[in-house]
Amino acid sequence: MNDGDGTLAAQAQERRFGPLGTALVIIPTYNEAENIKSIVGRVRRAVPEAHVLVADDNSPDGTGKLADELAAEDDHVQVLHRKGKEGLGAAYLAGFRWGMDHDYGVLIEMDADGSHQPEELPRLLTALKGADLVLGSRWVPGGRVVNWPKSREFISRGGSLYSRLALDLPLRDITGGYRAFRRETLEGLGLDEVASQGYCFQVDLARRAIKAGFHVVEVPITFVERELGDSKMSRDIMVEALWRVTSWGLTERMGRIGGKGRPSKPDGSA
Ligand SMILES: Nc1nc2c(ncn2[C@@H]2O[C@H](COP(=O)(O)OP(=O)(O)OP(=O)(O)O)[C@@H](O)[C@H]2O)c(=O)[nH]1
Ligand SMILES: [Mg+2]
Repeated sequence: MNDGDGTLAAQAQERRFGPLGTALVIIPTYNEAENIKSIVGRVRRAVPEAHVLVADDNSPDGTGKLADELAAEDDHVQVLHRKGKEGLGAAYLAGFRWGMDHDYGVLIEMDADGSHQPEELPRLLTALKGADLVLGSRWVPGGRVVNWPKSREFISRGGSLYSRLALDLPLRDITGGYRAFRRETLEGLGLDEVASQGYCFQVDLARRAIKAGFHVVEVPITFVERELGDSKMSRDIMVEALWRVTSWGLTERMGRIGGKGRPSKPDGSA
């Protein structure tokens, strides 16, 4: 585990963290018919006490209907049907709201395509006992990626490095989407102002958590490239991430110069 900052780690040791409460694993889906059954089954076996929420954006391939079938057989599985494709960020925000309205104590982000292995969930939850937010991390010692071409690894490592430097964040894997939040953490992030969608949604939440003073811990994971279905990654998602991270970084730097070092709020305002 590594939060990149010994002082924060020491402060966290002195802090008392409350009990975790029931966990909700939120799985956003768009055209994941080939993966949905397997991933939900793996989550249920790995953490039987947790609940699952599939947040489907009216997938044309019928993922939502398959999820309904799983939900009909298992009272630990729920489905949030959304109107149409609005991006990963919007699906997670809707899932978080649903989970908080239903009193879950822990909200977990997990892709449907098997890249985030449900069998690693118990380790994330154990780390969350002493943290506000746990990031599954490919880029801390012990973390790794399986079946990724070098080009993809280069882009991902570069995206995290750029975000780390531009936003001055003590984190290694800032774009990853395998995460466990305490509900109190989400309540403190100002989710109503989050507009980012793709990779930068993850960067946005991480930076908000650090700026709000939450204790963020990275746990090494093995990320496995999807075997079935198509990636929704696009050039637009990368461009969005680049311009948003750059503009947050510039706003923070200007705020620091204008405000004589006063840290800016997570929404980038002074
Ligand atoms: N509800 C919803 N889910 C989405 C949307 N876009 C992507 N997802 C889901 O978000 C998760 C991550 O998407 P992926 O396509 O795997 O993106 P990625 O992991 O960055 O790309 P690959 O490594 O190529 O798979 C998957 O479970 C997708 O089905 C969307 O617009 N709405
Ligand atoms: Mg994926």
